[in-house]
Amino acid sequence: MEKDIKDQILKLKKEKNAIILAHYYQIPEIQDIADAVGDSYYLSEIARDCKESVIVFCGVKFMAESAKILSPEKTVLFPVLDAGCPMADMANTADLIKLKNQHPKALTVCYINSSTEVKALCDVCVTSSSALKIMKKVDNQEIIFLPDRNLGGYIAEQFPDKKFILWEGFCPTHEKIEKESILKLKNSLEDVKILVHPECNKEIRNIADYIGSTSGIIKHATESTNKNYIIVTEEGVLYELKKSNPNKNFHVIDSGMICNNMKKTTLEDVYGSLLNMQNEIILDEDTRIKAHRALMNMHEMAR
Ligand code: CIZ
Ligand code: SF4
Repeated sequence: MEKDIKDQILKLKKEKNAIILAHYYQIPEIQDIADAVGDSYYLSEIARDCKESVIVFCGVKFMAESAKILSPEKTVLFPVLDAGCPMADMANTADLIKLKNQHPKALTVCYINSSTEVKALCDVCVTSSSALKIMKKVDNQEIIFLPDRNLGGYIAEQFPDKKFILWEGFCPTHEKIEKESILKLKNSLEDVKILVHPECNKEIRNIADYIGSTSGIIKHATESTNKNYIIVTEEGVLYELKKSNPNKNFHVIDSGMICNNMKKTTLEDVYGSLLNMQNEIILDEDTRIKAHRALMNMHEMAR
């Protein structure tokens, strides 16, 4: 049955001239049928440059919207319309406008985990894999960063001479992790490294051997020689980690780290949206053009 639906999707993909993009946090079956799997920076580059006329985006809404912002001429299908990002939902345009008015000299930087409307009010967008490189090129002394106070706090620590005004958003999946459960797991293992996503809070970042994005964590684990790794990010990354490193052990804390929204997309959803060309991302053109500037600045500055 699973093979049947996979074959049907691959057939439809050819017929419709479509490309399937999937984030590392998606379920393995979705990663398996994707033409490209990666973090949101990598996927945004593919969405910008691909030749196909249809993009099926398996991830959460801000990622599919970013694809549409970058490639307005392409049809972007988003198989599960209510797969949102609770962190992105924590930022709103009315409060952002107020904050910008209070700090007129500040550069406004948004994490890609934000709505198109929020991006439209920002100067530059960053991802967890590109943030430090981009911030090195910024001259402004004052920075408004939103919505993630944890990624923002992590960046601020690397630029102590700048003043950061941080929004109070966070990722529920990364925020709830407790230091004690990581240390307990560490004590039960030998030759172990703790790899942490910057969406975790400072207490967790402080016990990390490495801090980075999903692609950074995968690269670091692949290049390291340790036997055991505690992975402190959404567990979808384990699929790629284990595939690329069959002789290493990857551990997550007992309670797990799952983003329910990232797990919503099934093969049936992808099939249905391609078959009927439904769940298309449509954006207001004025807002898209403004948001496009923030994403283009990201690509330009991350080079
Ligand atoms: O940038 C992304 O794709 C996200 C949301 C996480 C990561 O580190 O890859
Ligand atoms: Fe949003 Fe967190 Fe899920 Fe990423 S893991 S999509 S930041 S809720």
